[in-house]
Amino acid sequence: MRISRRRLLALGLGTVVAAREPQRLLRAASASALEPRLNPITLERFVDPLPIPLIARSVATRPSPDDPRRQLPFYRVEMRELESVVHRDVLPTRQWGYGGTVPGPTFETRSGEGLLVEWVNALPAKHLLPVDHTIHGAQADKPEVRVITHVHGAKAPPSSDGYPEEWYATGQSRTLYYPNAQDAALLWYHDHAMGITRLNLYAGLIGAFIVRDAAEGALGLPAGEYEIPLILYDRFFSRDGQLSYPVSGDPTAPWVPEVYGSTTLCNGKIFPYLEVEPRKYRFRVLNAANGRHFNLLLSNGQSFQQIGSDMGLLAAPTVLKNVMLFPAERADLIIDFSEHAGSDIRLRNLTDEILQFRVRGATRKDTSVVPANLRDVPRIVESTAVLTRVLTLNDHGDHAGNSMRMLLNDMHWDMPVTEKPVLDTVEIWSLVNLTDDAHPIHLHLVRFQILDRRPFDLFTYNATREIKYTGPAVPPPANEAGWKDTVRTDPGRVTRIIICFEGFVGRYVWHCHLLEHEDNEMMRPYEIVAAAEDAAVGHEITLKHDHVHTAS
Ligand SMILES: [Cu+2]
Repeated sequence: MRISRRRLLALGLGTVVAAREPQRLLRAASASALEPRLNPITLERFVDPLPIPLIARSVATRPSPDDPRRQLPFYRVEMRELESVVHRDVLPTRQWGYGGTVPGPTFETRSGEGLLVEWVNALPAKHLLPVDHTIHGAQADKPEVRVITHVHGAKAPPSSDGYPEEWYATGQSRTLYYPNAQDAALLWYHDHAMGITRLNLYAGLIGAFIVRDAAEGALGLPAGEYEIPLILYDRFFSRDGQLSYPVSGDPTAPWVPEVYGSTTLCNGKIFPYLEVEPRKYRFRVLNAANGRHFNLLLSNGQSFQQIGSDMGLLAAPTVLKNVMLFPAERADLIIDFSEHAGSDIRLRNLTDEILQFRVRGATRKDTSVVPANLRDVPRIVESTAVLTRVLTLNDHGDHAGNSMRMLLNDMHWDMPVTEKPVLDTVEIWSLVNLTDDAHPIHLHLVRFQILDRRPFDLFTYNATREIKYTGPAVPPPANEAGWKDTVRTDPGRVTRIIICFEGFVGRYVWHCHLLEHEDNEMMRPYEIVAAAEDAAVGHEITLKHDHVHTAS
């Protein structure tokens, strides 16, 4: 009988590593050496125009689940296999898209105007990419292709949030309800099926979801054709243009701990160009990659303004020369091309080219403005928190130091729910990163603020489980000081966030947004409860987290 990684961990690593050695070596060799891949350096740059995803159109109206006398727009979106051209000189790529494109159509809605979407699984029954059946929730007794859509950043009831275990198979659909009772922001929708989220997103199941409101509309920001979503992600391609997802070398357990593709796409194209006028533009940038973070800058060294982050506008614009986005994070950027008519400016990830702006003639006068004050972002006062939870980020490696599984608070997905905040209370979550990686941590349903990041001594922690700080707590920079739903937690640091659990009672999830981590159990349920019976409330406590690790 084959020993699964999970079992291997339970047995203790040292004893069985020798037996695994050949597989480990294979893993190190990696599939990339075996399979000829497309090298993006060979591609001619800036030959394809930047695609702008179409706006999703409702097909009917349906009664509101909250108030049957109200009619809400009803959308029907099919997930289908499709072929699309990612570059002029690359053969069409088989992908999975919402509504026939990758990225899918952009939802446009207004705060408080609810909508319903029937998400239809019209995908093939066999997965496009290698499924690892040793991963929790993706066992071989389940359909290989399973989907459940989550709108990232949405304040949705638990039954419509896309709980990972509420997946459904090919030929089925679910209608989910988004009340959109929340501030203007760039949200995004993507698949969230247990154990295969990384594969479903890599296949193409992503799209933008924009919430607008009157306050934002009154500001006079660049709009219409001057407001453009930029959805960034990276992939590997085979030489014949097909998606290539890295595998471990062990065909029975192909999961790999991280994916950094060789090729960056913007709105579904490699090295696209965008003709722009010499004026201000608003770019709604989303990192939809599985694992890569982007450090974005402009090739001419020009600075830009960041006016918003994950959950909408900042209090005030902040001027930057580069902006870092981890997976699932968003940046709302104003780039002013008015001084650059006739020039070509590239958007880069450090030195890697992503997108070329061709600054050409103006068609009309730029009347847009970027006000000095965008909105009030009142700081949540620390003393209002009823609870501080100390939650660890853990990495379990094999003998050779390869990451085999990351966990939250050293707990597996199917262990009892331990985080039960009370509705309408404020908590501080103190995220203690014991790993070598930065992890973007996302909580469903809620928005939060970053309090600070503070270095601590890992050796002391491992010996005594005491957090001994080695430096001062650093508050977030201006572009991280607004409303967030995903926070970068740096290695060897405690990252504190403050959260008001508003909206709904029920079960949600929180997880790392590196999708390979998320799928391999760096995800936990949490439950918002109506009363204080299940949660310690009214006094500040520090939860113990030195419980025994019980691998299943
Ligand atoms: Cu992670």
